[in-house]
Amino acid sequence: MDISDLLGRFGLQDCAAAARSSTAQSPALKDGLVVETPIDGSPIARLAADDADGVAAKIAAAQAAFARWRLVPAPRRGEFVRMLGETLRARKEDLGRLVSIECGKILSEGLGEVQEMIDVCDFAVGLSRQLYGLTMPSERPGHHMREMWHPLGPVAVISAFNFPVAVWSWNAALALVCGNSCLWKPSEKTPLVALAVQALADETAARFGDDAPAGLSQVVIGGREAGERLVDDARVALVSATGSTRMGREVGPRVAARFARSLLELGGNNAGVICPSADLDLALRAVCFSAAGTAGQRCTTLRRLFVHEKIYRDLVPKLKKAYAGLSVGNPLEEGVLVGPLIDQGAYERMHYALDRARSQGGKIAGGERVGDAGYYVRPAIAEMPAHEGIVMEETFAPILYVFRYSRLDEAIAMQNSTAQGLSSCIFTRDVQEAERFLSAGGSDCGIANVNIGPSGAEIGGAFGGEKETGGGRESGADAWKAYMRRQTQTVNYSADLPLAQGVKFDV
Ligand code: UN1
Repeated sequence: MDISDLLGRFGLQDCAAAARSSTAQSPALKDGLVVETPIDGSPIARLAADDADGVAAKIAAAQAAFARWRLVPAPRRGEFVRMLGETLRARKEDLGRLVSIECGKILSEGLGEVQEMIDVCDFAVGLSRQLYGLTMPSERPGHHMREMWHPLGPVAVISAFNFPVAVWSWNAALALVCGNSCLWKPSEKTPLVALAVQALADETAARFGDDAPAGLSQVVIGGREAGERLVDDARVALVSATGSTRMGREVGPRVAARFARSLLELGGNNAGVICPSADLDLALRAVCFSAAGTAGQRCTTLRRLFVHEKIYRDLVPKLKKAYAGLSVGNPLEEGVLVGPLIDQGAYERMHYALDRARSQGGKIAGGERVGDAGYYVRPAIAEMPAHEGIVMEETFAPILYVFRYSRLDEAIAMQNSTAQGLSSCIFTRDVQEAERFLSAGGSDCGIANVNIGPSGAEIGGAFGGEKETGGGRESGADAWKAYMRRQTQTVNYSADLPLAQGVKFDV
């Protein structure tokens, strides 16, 4: 299907027409944002960006929407999210395809991302009847105490190109049932999918009726400045930002300076340990998906692999062979497993990292560019003599650094020695090894898996990581509490006024 037809299905036909008449180069914010597909680098749309006044008007609308939405009963708010999930179910094919076209992931993963949105909507609907607070026995006669969770305020979601819609939904589905309005600033590389989702949210709001105020969910289009306006505005109660640690170092302190909340999902440098007892065939498949899948552009991508010396000579050649067989190409074509990198910058950073690995004595297989339209690469394996230098950094590309280890403690210590702490995994059939990896002295990451790779998490578990990954948790478990304010309430239903701690104050 033609991209203009696809955009037309979300009411975005004008952006596609503007791309055809535009001569501006991406990203040229002044004259509007030009969107290129990484599939072949061609421009597919041109959008107007929000200027300072535009962003301010959206924040004001979000604040007005919040004032109304917070009073709508939570289960009714859940009904809105249920309907949004229904809309997404009905439009999964179109939206998944648009995700693939705009960010370059293979169609199955584009569709998977929309499925992740649907899953979190279902999860949030259930939550809308479970925003539980505690009741506490009071030490004073004739009193009762309880804690109450109230809506927080407008929530800003700043998302990255690689999960251009799912990450918004993790935040928005929960934020909406919690009684908040949402402002979404997508990556300037993937604004179209955000506008498409916005069209679906608007359609849902129209069906839902008057209880859904205008401005409940909005998209802000722009670059860094637009993000900064959301970060610095006192009306924005929570900034949930996904991106690099460098970005988080700016967002975190700025939000903290105004005593608002931030939820940060930053860099990862995820590792896997393959033990001698592992099912090597299973491990091999898991490594290929999590290191080469999504062209290495997940925050959960497997980047460092520790292989026990007893199996190294068996496993690594097999891994190289499997890598050589991975089909790299147009992500919309069946059978293709690895799509393009997002842009030239990503390609250059990959080559910089491979050069550094080589200069550190790394032995590299793969990494070559494939074709000349778009930035397609063969996923690379770099066998490294030492765990240092470039391997300590996150490079958002399909490079897997491989190391040999002899003792599990040593592998766990190396794994934990990076600044990031998102996801980790071990492959073993030995229960002692698995449990050591999962114990307090084991992996220091937010996610630790046994016999599956570090990527591809389900929405039912809290998602996020420690250290320079930022400490935030989205979806799963009790992540909803980040989107609400907690109030302790004490009610005196007696005619006396006893004071706590036995204090006397007779007047
Ligand atoms: C991300 O790359 O920002 O666990 C999120 C995963 C996906 C989410 C990745 N469910 O790989």
